[in-house]
Parts: sequence; structure tokens; C-alpha cells
Amino acid sequence: MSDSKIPLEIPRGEGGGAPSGARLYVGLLDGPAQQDLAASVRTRLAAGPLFRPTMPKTGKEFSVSMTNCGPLGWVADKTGGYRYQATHPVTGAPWPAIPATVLDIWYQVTGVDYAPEACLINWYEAGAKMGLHRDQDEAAVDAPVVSLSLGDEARFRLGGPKRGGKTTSLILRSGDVLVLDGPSRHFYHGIDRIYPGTSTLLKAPGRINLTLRRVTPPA
Ligand code: MD3
Ligand code: FE
Repeated sequence: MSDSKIPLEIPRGEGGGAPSGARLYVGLLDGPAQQDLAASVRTRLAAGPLFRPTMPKTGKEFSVSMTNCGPLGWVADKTGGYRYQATHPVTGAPWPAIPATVLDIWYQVTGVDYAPEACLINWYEAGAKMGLHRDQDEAAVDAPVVSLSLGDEARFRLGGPKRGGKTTSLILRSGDVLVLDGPSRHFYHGIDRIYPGTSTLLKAPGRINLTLRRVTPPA
């Protein structure tokens, strides 16, 4: 049994606690489910190794390493910018499949009848973080986004539709599932830091985040 199949509704920082459409399923994945998912991620990493994206124009490296599974994967580099593509940027191979258990969670927590197309796998080492940004590279602007956390805890920050507004912070723990629906889908967000040593799930200190997205508009 999970801690909770009843999600915590996350209020928006801006707007006097109005609903954001973001909801957190605390501990949706129990210990064995987390172990199974970590093993599935390891097989995906063997088929499509982690790479370090670089910022468009500046070429500055992300501190987060990434890979993908699913028909489309998110990539970024100095010359090509942020985009989705069907193949790994280093090996040229198609991305491996999204694990069936991950697809089950997508349908369970979103209630939508279309599949996600991209599952971005983010790997955070001890000092890694992700600055405030919006997810804007998907033509499917109305589709929810689903995030699964494994390993060490992270401080997640959710802002509003404009940069510089109020933000709300929360801790994401191994087994938590965050759904960004409604207005929150377009809000600024980021990972301020991880807390190394707060989980024993993984073989090394660090955090894995899986982000599921629909990229092309569903029929
Ligand atoms: C809020 N990843 O890969 S996941 C990303 O933990 C990204 O690795 C973070 O932001 C991570 O783009 C956060 C949670 C998340 C994902 C998408 C969102 C939060 C979001 C889209 C809109 C608002
Ligand atoms: Fe994001």
C-alpha cells in the first residue's frame, strides 16, 4: 500500500493560495516499487547513456545529466537549442521504451486517455540543481506533466506564470509523484538543491527524476 493515493494540492505562491493545479502524491511508490523502478532505469541507462546537455548560445553545461525513454526525448545543445528528437544525441539510437509501470502511473494520476511521448530521466549528483524555468518545448500545451522522484530528497520550487513572482517550496522524496496540471503546467519551477544521504535506494548519493510529457497534441 502507498502512503497516500489522495494527493496534496499545492497552492500557488502568487494569488493568495488559489489552486495551482499541481498535486503531490506522497509516497505513491512503496519501497519495492521504487526498487523495481530503479532497476528499470538502470536498464534504460545501459541502452541510452546519460549525457550532459548544454545551453543554447552559451554552451554552458547543465549540472544535471540526462537521458530519455519513449518515442521522443528532450535534448539541448549549443547549436541546436532545446528540442525533442527520436534518437539519442550521442549514440544515434532510438530511445528505449517507457517502462510499463511508469505508463500505468501516468494514466492513474492524470486520468487522460492518451500516452505520454517523452520520459526525461534526470540524474542529480550531490551538487546538481536546476534553475527556475518553464517547460515550453511541447506543442501539447494542455497536457499534464508527471514527475516521479527516486533517491535523495530535493527542494523543489514552484513559482507562477511570470519570472520574479512569489514561489512555494516543497521537499520531493523518493516515491513521490508530482502532477502539474491546469495553470501550474506553465509555471516557473526548479530544483534548488538535493540532500545527499537522505535515501538508501540508489547505489550512489544522488537523485533520479523521471518527467513524463505529451509532446504532440493528442488527436
Ligand atoms: C512544474 N525537472 O526536467 S520535475 C525538467 O526534478 C524539470 O528534475 C525537475 O523541471 C526535476 O524540466 C522538476 C517536476 C516538474 C516537471 C515539470 C513541470 C515540475 C513542473 C512543469 C511545469 C511546472
Ligand atoms: Fe521543468
